Amino acid sequence: MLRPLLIGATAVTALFAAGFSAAVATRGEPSAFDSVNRDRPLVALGSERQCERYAGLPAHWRDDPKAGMVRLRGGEFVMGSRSGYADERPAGDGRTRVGGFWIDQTDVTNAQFAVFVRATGYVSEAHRQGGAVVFHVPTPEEMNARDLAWWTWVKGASWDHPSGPGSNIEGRGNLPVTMITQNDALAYARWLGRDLPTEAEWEYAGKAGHDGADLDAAPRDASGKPTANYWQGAFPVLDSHEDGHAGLAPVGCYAANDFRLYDMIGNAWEWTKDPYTGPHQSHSNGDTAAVAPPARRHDTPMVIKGGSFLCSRDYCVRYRASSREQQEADLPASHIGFRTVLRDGA
Ligand SMILES: [Ca+2]
Repeated sequence: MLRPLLIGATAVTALFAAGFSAAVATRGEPSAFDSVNRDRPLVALGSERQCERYAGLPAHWRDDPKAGMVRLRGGEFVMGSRSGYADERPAGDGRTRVGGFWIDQTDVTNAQFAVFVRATGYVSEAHRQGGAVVFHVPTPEEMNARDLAWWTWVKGASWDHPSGPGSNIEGRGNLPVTMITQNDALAYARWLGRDLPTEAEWEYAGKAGHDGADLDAAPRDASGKPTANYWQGAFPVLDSHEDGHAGLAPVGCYAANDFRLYDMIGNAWEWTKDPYTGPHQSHSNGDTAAVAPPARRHDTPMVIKGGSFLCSRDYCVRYRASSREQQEADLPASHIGFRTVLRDGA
């Protein structure tokens, strides 16, 4: 299941390198990757060398209202998976139609969010709440002392102070912005006249014309090399960073999917605009909410997609386009970011 997908991604990269457009057809259907993209200055990432050099702002950003985005034609796909967790099983036959839309090629970066904050004076919810939930590799003593020892509510942590007041994002402009609530993400999106993807739009983009991977298929290429930033080793105490990164990676260190979208799997979870309700699933996790201040109101859980640098074979096997997790809308955490969409006719 995984191997044909990866061969497809390699083929598309080769086509782009040769100056052709991507025209991947699945089951005789034209690709949703619109031919309009061939004339656009797409973000060219996909390797360690390229992501490390990236400043975090796509070319023509703020001059071109669609800079750093690709357009996907609308279409029908099967949402969910029968080869993942129970919570991602399709509702009914799963056939789901989405309209055409533009979507960011990468997660929104610290550099992009910083421009938004400078332009608008926006104060993030983590700043207003006085902290955020931050991951760290726990010691054995911490593991013995409490559940979920890898999560801590860190006072003063925020998107621009990722480890608390003494830290900053200098030299981290190319990382996904994190410790962002759903409202923060929506505020950024609306500043650009955009929106957050629905879960269906996100998954349509994430599957990129394929069925999606099985539960036991980690994101690796034909030679076994990791193709996304996730967790190799024993979670949460040993991150072997076989994929080259412990913790968050810059955006675009790994090959794009067949729609030229980077990091749809792994690195940071991504907000959608959809509440985590309905027949598609029923499960609760609430890991990060467990360490938030007890007086805190518990807000509506929303769907997040794509998995993060913390997804591992032995803990949270959610490095698939169909996988999903819930997160309280107003809880900022260090493993969640977002990307934006612009719908046709919006
Ligand atoms: Ca990793």
